[in-house]
Amino acid sequence: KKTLFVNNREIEIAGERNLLELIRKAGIDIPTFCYHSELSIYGACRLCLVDVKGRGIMASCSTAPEAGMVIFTDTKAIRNMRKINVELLLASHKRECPSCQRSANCSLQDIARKLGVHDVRYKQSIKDLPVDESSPSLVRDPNKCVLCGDCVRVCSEVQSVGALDFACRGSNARVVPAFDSNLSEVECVNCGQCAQVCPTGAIVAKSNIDQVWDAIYDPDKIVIAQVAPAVRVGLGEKLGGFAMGENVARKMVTAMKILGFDEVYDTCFAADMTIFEEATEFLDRLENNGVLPMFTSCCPGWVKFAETYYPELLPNISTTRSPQAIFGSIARKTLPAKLGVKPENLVVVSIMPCTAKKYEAQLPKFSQDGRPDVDYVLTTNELAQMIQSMGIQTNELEPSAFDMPLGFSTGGGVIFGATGGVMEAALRFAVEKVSGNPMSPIDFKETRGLAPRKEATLEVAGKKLRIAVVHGLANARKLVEEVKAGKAAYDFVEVMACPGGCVAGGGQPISHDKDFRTKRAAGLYDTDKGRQVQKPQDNYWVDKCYAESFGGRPGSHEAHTRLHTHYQN
Ligand code: HC1
Ligand code: SF4
Repeated sequence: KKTLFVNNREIEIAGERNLLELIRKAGIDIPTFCYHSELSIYGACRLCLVDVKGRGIMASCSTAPEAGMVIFTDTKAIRNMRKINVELLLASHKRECPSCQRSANCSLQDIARKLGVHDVRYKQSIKDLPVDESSPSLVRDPNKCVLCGDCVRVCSEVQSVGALDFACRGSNARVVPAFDSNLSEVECVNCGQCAQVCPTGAIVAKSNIDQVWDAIYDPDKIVIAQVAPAVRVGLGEKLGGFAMGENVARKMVTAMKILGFDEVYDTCFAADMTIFEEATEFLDRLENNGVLPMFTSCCPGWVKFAETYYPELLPNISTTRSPQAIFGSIARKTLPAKLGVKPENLVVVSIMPCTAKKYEAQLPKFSQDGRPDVDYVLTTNELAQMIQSMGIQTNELEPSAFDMPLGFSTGGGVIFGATGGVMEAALRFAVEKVSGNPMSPIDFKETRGLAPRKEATLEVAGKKLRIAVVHGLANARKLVEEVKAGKAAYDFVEVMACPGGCVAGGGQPISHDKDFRTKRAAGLYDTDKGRQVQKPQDNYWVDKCYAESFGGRPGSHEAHTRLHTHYQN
């Protein structure tokens, strides 16, 4: 058994890749800005310093554990260096903490407090660089950047986009979009994974809270909301008083009514409807020699990625709109009459785990006569902020149900929020349609979990269906390259831009729990199991919605006009 010593305690080495991981395992939470177990090691922030006997002071993140090492995580010299590093960062940091979106959730604030940095011995020198608000999804404030490079690495390594990079050197070093342009002018797909790893407020989701409050306080407006699947298993973490991954939907509905939303509906209803369209489209492609593989289309980060890098693939992407967009379309068409409100006074708000949904909602193709189908998109974090601003103790509220009929969904619609969920829901629909028999069991375990690529070949009515699920755009790029080179062949592929799917979207609470994706997904799969109706095709209210408003069946002319889309390069 190999061991080393941390602060005079003997600790076993059990495959840890670096001293930092091993020291954390030993119960010492060494501060760092630039270390993320899922990203490459950068070693720039110089906070994770340790003293290795006989070797001197070094960064623990970039030092491999060796048997017999004698390590001290806290000496007088290290303590001084850490403090100096943090004070230097604070001296050049735009310190508007109380009004910063990341206040109380900021690593710089946190580390300064823990180290006891009470005064900054260096002169405040802020460059006052312009704040970039060009993106519909994100706001970038370089004056709060600590140059850890986490955003640069997540964007290039996990997403294979590379929209951000370092520019200049020394005291002029900055993180910028390519050619120092604005975020909206580069390849950024709005996924918000950069905001998730940013330790400070240098990249945050763009807030639409004020517009939503204005609509709520406007007596002429009826404000309705749709809530995405993944929100219900993330929101509780931010609000407190709930277990990680707990589905808080029913208390959330009560809280949203207190906030002033007139009706609260479920995006999962539209997810069921998406399956009607998308699975029908897939079966049509399969039977009539259509373009295959077909890729899912509900993730706007992935769609923009494909439009940017693989325009030749656009015919392969399902033309079915995302559940958010389908919901917007249904809302505009059916709710004014149902709620007795003038169309112009109906305000449609989405609550999404995702920053790219803000981008999707403002695309002209999802509007009619200049009015977007979805007026405003709030992230899970923004909803939590609204709830907290009113002092609502959500965990103490009585539960209530989503409003009907757009609040009814099957388990298939709920699992959309986890990687593989869209595929599983589509298979529940398609397999039954092709085989003509009720299916059992209805779970497709092959599509679940966090493997970078999940694949399976299914035998359905003598036909072989080859399916694949990827999440994280670097994994998507790899799959697409293999398909293009003829090295992999599939009929149907699900892509979600964020690793883990929407449960880990750019608008979800930031979590430092290493299993947060699994725990949130488990909340969705448990909900699915508990539902009486699990197959999207059994959603009676969706049938009714088709009959009343969308030409009676999936794939109808009316459905094509209002529930499908087109892509551009
Ligand atoms: Fe998602 Fe979807 S699952 S894209 O992750 O298809 O955002 O939750 O709402 O639209 O339903 C996000 C989640 C969401 C859509 C659905
Ligand atoms: Fe990169 Fe996504 Fe951030 Fe855009 S939103 S800069 S694509 S990580």
